[in-house]
Amino acid sequence: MIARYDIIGDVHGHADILERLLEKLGYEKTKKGRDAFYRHPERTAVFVGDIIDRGKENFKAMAIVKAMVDNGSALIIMGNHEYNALCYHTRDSNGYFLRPHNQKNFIQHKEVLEEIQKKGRQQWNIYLEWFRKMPLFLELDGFRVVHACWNQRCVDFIKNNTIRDNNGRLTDRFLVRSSQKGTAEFQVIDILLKGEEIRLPADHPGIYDKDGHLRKKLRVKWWMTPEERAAAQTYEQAVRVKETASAKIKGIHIPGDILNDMRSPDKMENINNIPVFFGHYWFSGDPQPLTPTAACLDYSVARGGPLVCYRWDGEKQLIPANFRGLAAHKC
Ligand SMILES: [Mn+2]
Repeated sequence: MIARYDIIGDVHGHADILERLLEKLGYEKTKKGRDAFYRHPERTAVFVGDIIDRGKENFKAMAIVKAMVDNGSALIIMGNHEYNALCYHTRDSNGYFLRPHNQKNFIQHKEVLEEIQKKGRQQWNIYLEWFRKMPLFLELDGFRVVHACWNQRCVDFIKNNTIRDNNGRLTDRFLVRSSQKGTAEFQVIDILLKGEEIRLPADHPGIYDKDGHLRKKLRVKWWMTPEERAAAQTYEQAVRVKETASAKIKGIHIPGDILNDMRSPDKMENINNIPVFFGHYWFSGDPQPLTPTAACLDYSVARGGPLVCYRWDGEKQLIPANFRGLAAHKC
């Protein structure tokens, strides 16, 4: 019998919506000793990462998900926000934080930092240790999960290198190297947790993102079929930008060197026939598969969108009717 799973998108500190979604999906709070955790009699939840930041109930969201993972009713992979938190709170051998405490990074992590003040560092340190043990991707029987982008070369790097100690924690060496631009470790984290990006042409003024930061690199729709990837000539065809920015890339051709890199064999080979689920991309509108085997589950709960889940029962081609969502403001 095929195991059945509910893959759940970025939670971003919205514990209340998460609890209501779990209840809607038929998860029940079960008491075990002093712990209470959600479980489903027939299904396992899979979280695509980004449990924290932006929302106001980060500790509650972590408590709910960690209790499920610890008790075997859920699996989780690391999102870029868990990775960033690890680096924000870890120092290198010279005493510098791996993620600088600048204004941009502070603001991105502000809600969690405020909760740490209230709830205490001891509990936070337990969560940081938990983050450090999270897998960077999952390959289960019949589907794959990654926070942002499946890239086989990056997955193979992780499989072929010792990046964890005997307790399953990411090593200091991996964390330090992954925060240094130019290392293989940096690239692996950058692609798997933050996604494939391409530069705008040198003379383009750039595009402001949802947080008001000027971006010169844009997120590639990495789930394109090999045919679509080979045929893409313009930015509109190859990247995702918010709707209000689409006029700023209209008709602009991708320079040849970037096209060549975009069509390198390791990127052309990423699409195969095994379903892949991810979060990260701030979609809006009705949840639906992006291709017959790719689905994003991040529909912007942190911006008033629904928390989205895909109920997977073993199908090889994703089914639009299997998405479930819980809108922020409905009871
Ligand atoms: Mn996210």
